[in-house]
Amino acid sequence: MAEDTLSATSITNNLGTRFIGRRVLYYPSLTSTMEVAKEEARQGAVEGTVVIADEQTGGRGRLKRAWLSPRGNIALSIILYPSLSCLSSLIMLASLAVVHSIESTTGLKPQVKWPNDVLIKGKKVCGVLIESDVQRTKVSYSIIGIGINVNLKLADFPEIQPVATSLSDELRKEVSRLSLVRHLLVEVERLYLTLSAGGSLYEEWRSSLVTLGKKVRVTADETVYEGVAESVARDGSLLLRSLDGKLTKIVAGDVTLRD
Ligand code: BT5
Repeated sequence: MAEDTLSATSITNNLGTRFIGRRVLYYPSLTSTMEVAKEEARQGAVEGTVVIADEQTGGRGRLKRAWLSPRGNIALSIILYPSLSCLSSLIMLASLAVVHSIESTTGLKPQVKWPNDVLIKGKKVCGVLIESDVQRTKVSYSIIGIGINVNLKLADFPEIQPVATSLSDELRKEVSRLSLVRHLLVEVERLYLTLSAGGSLYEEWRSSLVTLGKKVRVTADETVYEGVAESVARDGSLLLRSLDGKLTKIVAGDVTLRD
């Protein structure tokens, strides 16, 4: 796909945003966009700076897990300086921006699995990683890392094939990464402006969650909880109803859906 070549100018050209993606640092290959973004943020990079790579050789997920991001995928990090009150909503913002941009670019209907996965037909198409530096009550920076399986043949990656999918595998044709990235950045800005103006993403995020009402097993800090995912709190925590009726609030963890 000729138009699918990523570059800083092809991404920023006529993007129409005020600050997200006005500055783009593009790399053919990087260890992880999170590392470069973090260094940039520490040096005071302008808000909305995007670090994007065609390929990551050491992409990572939460808890130092590996994130596969070969060529054909989208791997990017966005630098933000949010207020403390917006911090817990960034995961909602990132997941919704991915859902909206995949919908508008491909017509597919993704769902969100608490806390940070975007799924298509139950399989993971995107992972979100948010890393923030908070000093006392001030956020020094937040970095939103987004990895989307775009043009990836899952048959070539048996280690994740049972749990993952890609847009090209779903559609049986390649998808323009450039178009998807541009939609994504516009959407990130729109939702970030909503949050910064005191708006909430909670209702829409909650209704996009595939997790709610399901029997789940949640692993959090080496503790395993079982029960029904009853709801999510406004700060994004999961509210789990155990068999004994107890309601537990879980801030972060891994969910397995049980039929
Ligand atoms: C995540 O972690 O899902 C967050 C992934 C964030 C990746 C982006 S890419 C840009 C930026 N730069 C980085 O280095 N990272 C961010 P977690 O919930 O911990 O899920 C990790 C698990 O997902 C792994 O243990 C695998 O089981 C699975 N996995 C790995 N690569 C995958 C892929 N490409 N597609 C679907 N699942 C994958």
